[in-house]
Amino acid sequence: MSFDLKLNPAGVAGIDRVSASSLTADRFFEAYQRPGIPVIITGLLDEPDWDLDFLTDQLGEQTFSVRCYGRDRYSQDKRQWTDIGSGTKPRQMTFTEYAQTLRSGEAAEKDMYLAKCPLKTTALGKRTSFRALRDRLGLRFAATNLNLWVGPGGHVEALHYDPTDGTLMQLFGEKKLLLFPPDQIANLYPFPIAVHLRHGTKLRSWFSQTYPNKPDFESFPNLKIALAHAQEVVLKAGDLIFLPVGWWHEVTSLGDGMTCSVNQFWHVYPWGRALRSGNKWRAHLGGVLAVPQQVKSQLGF
Ligand SMILES: O=C(O)CCC(=O)C(=O)O
Repeated sequence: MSFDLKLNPAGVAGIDRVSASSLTADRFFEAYQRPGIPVIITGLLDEPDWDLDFLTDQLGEQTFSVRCYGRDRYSQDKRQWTDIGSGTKPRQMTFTEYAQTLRSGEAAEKDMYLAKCPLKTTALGKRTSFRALRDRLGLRFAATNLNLWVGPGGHVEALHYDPTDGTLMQLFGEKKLLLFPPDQIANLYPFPIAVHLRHGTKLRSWFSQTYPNKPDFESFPNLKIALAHAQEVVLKAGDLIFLPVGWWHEVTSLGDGMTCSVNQFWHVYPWGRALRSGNKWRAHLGGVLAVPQQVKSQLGF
């Protein structure tokens, strides 16, 4: 059953959309980074179209790890999942080979996603607009380098939160983000922390067991409460969204063509906000519980 999301009946204030030209680093810090409030910033990136020809030209013979989720993944009860996707056996392919699967429709058919691939070692990692962005927003404490996300329209990254702040930049096509504030954690039924003991980090306690667009209120009655706090935004090419720690997001690639984004994770600053984020510490505890299973699989058990 598909569910017609009546967004925001609780009257939660919407996500701000501000133009980069009217935003200083001080204003970004005071209004968004310090309190941990998401914001979409437009006109920050000065980039050409990152379309398939451009990407193939820049990345052609470089090899990437492509996740093959399979189309029936989202018709499964998530409680039956044994991994969240990064555990699906990835295929190593050159960008040119992957571009061919996007063009032929194979990527859409098999839900193949070039997800979270390091950009640093590619020609695109050196683009000055990413450095400019860092300076313009005053972001200082990078937790990771830049990551590339390329995929077919229709792909969905399942509802989850991250234990860091994040910036997601849209370079080509459009993505829809369904957002829930951190305090909705219990109403979104994350996988229990104990899943890490059995599955390492293949299954993650910072992912939700629910489908907001296909809710099973019998199994997850409080999802109704979370849905009253949902916010939906669309990221267009050139937009960036700041996603503070603990904010839940489900990311859908829109349209029939390919989408391309670059994200980066940031240590939560100011540190006091990091200390107060229960979602963050819950995810770190999950990471610790995953260690024995990770060691076992490294040793080949
Ligand atoms: O773009 C996507 O598909 C997912 C990105 C994401 O989850 C993030 O930036 O935290």
